[in-house]
Amino acid sequence: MKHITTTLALAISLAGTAQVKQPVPLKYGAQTTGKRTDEAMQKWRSNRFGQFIHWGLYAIPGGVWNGKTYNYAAEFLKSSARIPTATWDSLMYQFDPQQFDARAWAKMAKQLGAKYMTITTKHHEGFCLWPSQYTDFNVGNTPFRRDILKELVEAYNAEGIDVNFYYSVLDWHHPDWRYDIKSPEDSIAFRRFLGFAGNQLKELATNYPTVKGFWFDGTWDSSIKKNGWWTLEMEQMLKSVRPGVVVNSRLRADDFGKRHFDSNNQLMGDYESGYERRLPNATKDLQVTKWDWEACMTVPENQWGYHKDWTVSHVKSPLELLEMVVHATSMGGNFLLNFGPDGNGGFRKEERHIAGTIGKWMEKNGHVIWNCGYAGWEKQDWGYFTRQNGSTSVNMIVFNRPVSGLLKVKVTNGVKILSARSGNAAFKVEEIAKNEYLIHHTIKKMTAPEVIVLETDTSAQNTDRYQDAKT
Ligand code: FHN
Repeated sequence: MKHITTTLALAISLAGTAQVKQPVPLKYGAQTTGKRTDEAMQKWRSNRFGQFIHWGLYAIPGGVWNGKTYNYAAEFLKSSARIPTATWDSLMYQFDPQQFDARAWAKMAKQLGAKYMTITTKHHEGFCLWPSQYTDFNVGNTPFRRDILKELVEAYNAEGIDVNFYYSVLDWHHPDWRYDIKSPEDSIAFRRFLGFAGNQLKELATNYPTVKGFWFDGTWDSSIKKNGWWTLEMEQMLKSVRPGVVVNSRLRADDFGKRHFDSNNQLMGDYESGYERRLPNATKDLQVTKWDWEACMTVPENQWGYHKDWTVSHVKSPLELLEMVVHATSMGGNFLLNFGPDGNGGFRKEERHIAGTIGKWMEKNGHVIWNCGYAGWEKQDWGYFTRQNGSTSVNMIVFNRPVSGLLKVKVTNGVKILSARSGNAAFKVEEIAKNEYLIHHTIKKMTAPEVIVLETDTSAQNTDRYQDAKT
């Protein structure tokens, strides 16, 4: 990671000689370039697979209001059913999730193979899962009273799982929230709002000292884009209260309201978090592995919070989701899979099934996900490559076995494949062209994605055995 001033100085010194685009001077843009290399960031990166949890008052109606089902995302019910704020807010007096058991949630996450969990401390509705001293609209004033955040942090940490805090800046409850700043009054109110949000963020960072990251959302409105200074100030404040903490790109806006990437196209925050309900395109979006990133994913098409009716859209199967976990790792990114507990604190059967099925595979094969990333080899149609940090062996994760059973592998110059194994089974490795091999996959039937580990020699000399085509 370099300080941005070095890059600016270099660009300025080159500006006279070549057609180098002059960087735009920015006060609130990216503060550094390149990936963070410190221990906390390496841990964040090595976690690879996380559990996202959306939980708030919206879990009580679960997408249904006055007998009518609203198919739009359940956490948006207040807006899709046009429910007045006072009516919505009174849901807090029904918030009493007797089935909530933080230790059971943490055990399920552990079973899933998640190494981190990101919880909605406050979603757009403004309700806080911790007893914040800056608003009464919090769990402490519900019949339940307990500090949900504290219980979750303790339980997940006890299972060895890192906890990150999702925080929506957009707040439908707070009277000073503004979508845009159109008058001096808006400006004054919004300043008060930013003070409130800043206080809450400091409260979270201070009161829950093991928090590993802050995951911002609800930052796309003009009001925030016009206050890029605040986004930088928050990033700096969190990092000074809690050194090492990892902050997503969604928080940030620069001097010109540019988000995620600043006006000089530099990533703001520690990792790009714009990949929502999709994986990035390896070449177009990522320029392979230039920056850290995370994709977040729903199980149905677009439900984050608990919705009673999942029949209206495709519900992804454990295998589809597992393929995304592997694909994300193969492109050097993290994958955050969402769960939406119900109003009583329980998980629906589909989510439990996903945790069990993916977890079973992860128990055996998690070593090709955790602490792994982009292997540097060209992707093939049968599946994905991953490589453990610093290792000379490469993992093949086979999802689509060709009818021939022959799996093509193209290596980079100077690399030779020595062996291919899956557990105790060894497969024939056939060199077929310059930097090209076939792995003879002889297992007749595949019932789950299969892992084949390739041992390589990275100091191999190229021979002149193969001739390039002259065309
Ligand atoms: O509107 C939210 C949505 O409810 C959910 O929290 C997702 C998670 O990435 N973020 C927002 C949309 O970008």
